[in-house]
Amino acid sequence: VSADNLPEQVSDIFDPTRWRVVEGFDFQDMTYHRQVERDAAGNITRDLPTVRIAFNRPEVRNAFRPGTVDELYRAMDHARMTPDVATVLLTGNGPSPKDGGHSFCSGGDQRIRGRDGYRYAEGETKETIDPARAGRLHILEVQRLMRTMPKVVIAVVNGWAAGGGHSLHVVADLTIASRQHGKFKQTDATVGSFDAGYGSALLARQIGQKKAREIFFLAREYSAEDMVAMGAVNEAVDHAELENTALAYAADIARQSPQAIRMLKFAFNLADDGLAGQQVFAGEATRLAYMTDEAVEGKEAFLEKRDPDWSNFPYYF
Ligand code: S0N
Repeated sequence: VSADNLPEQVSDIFDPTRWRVVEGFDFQDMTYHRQVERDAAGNITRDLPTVRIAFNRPEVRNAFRPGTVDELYRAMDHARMTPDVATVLLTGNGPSPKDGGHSFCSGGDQRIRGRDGYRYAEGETKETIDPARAGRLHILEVQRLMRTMPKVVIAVVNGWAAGGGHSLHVVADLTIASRQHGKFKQTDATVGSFDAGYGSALLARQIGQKKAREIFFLAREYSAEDMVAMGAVNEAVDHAELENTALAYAADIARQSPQAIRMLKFAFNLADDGLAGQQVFAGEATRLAYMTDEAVEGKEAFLEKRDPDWSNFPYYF
């Protein structure tokens, strides 16, 4: 395979022969790749149904600043709207060129957090900052998108999952972690920047109240295997096997009915997400109802300015 045809190597476990860069994005802090099949010469023969979205700030343990979150949202939303994508792998690039440290994501970039609640980009001041954008904790919008998108999101934890990075793994549908480098630590309370939404409450639903409170209140470090034992991680695998395992999960998902996967995802979320969860599930039910003769009769009767005729549609099956 010619190196000319391949994307840049972005991580120690990234196999460039399996991916292409998704065109149309000029990202600084994220990378976005689509899984592909190639011939022996390295030419792409077809797209496969998985995308890889990765934090690309390994020198700060893949912490996110506002621009990172904007890019993450755009990539995630693009994946949501791409009809032949079944699975999103969310991961971190690296290791760090500075010290070789591995990271999935270490949450909000603490260097740019202002006391006024704004997040300052380099060189920005209170006078120049756009208050409409700077004060938003818009990582929460990413969490909601991951939660409500009709695709499976897999957190591929290749290193530190800390703070808001830990919360992203909690919100993901599945988590696979590196046995050697996957490390989990909920530092929110340590730095006074806490996720009192999904990051904590959903974790408690997943592993129970006592363990979730321990993780947040004590801010201790846990291994991938500790997390598997608690039920917060699906599988711990050898670091070198992490991408292979994630793609094997994605291949299994792609063998299932897309309709069934999205209805199941929305059903799993429904009770915990309250009326918002019901709305997402119900939207899909309404879309399915549109495909029935009964719904078509209602619409056609309106357009033909007559009463609908429900006589062919029973009240009881
Ligand atoms: C991840 C940890 C445990 C790794 O420890 P390790 O391996 O000893 O590495 P370090 O030497 O600590 O780090 C290497 C370099 O990376 C920098 N760095 C690491 N994490 C961050 C970070 N989050 N922000 C900025 N820089 C970071 C280090 O400073 C070091 O740099 P150098 O080499 O120059 O010294 C450990 O690093 C750790 O505990 N990190 C902090 C984790 C943390 O507390 N995160 C924030 C927690 N809260 C949230 O994420 C909530 C959401 C949030 O904050 C937010 C959301 C949206 C928008 C903004 C915000 C916001 O409030 O900012």
